[in-house]
Amino acid sequence: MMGITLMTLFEGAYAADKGKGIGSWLPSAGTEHANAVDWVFFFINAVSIFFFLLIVLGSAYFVVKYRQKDPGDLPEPSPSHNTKLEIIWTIIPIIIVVVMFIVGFANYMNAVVAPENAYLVKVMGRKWSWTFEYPNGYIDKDLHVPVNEDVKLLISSEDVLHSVYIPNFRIKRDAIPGRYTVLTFKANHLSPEEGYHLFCTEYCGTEHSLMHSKAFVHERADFDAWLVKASDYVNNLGPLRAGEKLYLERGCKSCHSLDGSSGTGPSFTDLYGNSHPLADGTNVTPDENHIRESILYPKAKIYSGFQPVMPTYKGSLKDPEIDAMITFIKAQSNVSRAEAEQVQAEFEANKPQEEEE
Ligand code: HEC
Ligand SMILES: [Cu+2]
Repeated sequence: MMGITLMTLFEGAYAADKGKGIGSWLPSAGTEHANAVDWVFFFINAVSIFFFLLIVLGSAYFVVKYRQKDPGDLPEPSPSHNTKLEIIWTIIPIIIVVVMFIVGFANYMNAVVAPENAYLVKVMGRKWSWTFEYPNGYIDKDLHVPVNEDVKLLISSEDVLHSVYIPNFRIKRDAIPGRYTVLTFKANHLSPEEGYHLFCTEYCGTEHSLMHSKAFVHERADFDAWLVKASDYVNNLGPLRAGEKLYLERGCKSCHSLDGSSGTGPSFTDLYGNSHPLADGTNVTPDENHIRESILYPKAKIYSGFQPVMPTYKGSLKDPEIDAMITFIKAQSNVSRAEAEQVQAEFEANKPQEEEE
């Protein structure tokens, strides 16, 4: 019994030390903190298994040992209590529980109190995507961080409760609308090529299970290069591709389809250049100005038959991004597809070649 317990404990601690979960059934540890959390996990597990076996096997043993062997056996009076024994079985569990609390609490504080000068990434959750804002204002759908540096995630939500969870870092914290929460970590080696998983771990509606991003850990120099390149994506991808990226990554997709079907909002198919009624009874023929206004002030003109639920992108989409978005929407309409594709084609033709890697 002791043997099994100790094996669990040591194998766990050993595996955690090697940066692997026990028998690899925990995600690989990407931070020192993860090793510390695993240690507590295995410690609590080992203690639980030990006492489970002690109590269950002990009970079974006494049931058999003191069974009624023949019908004449009658219960003998037993001592009502034993002060010494009771003190022992109170004190020992208290000590064990206090140890669990202290180690657990220290680890918790490590994950939620960021050191000064930590690299700040703002995390925003919404139904049903995450975005990560870097200090230069660039917003990406994934988390990218430099290795061996403290990182502070400042987390919030635009709508309902979500929760950031990065299993490899053993950190997790709620994203609460109208409030900030903090997570901090220091990745101690590079992430695998495909990145680590970053989940939403608070049920938040029908597409909760698709609310999934990646976390990448880079060398500092690679990280800087990534940020410079990524921030300039409109110039790297061209207006049409950049617009598509925005459509996919910034939430438009969850309300606006590309196949003509109405969702929470009208489809982008044949939106541009085709007249449609507004809620106030007038008609509008969407052009560049109408689309721009709709993105910045969605409530200014309401498409008839739809609820005014579109969030404003004022402040979060910059002018070049709005231009790209407009090009993308134009490419979805027969009226303007050729024009949008022309713009992209010219971009491709004039793109400097040194971008190739
Ligand atoms: C939560 C759902 C939702 C999201 C996310 C959303 N929209 Fe909308 N959008 C709507 C709804 C509903 C309408 C129709 C009501 C209205 O006009 O405000 C609308 C209307 C529009 C219109 C005006 C259509 C017209 O002809 O009147 C445009 C353009 C538009 N959205 C673009 C976008 C873009 C671009 C994004 C992403 C950057 C986006 N929307 C994200 C729900 C959404
Ligand atoms: Cu969520």
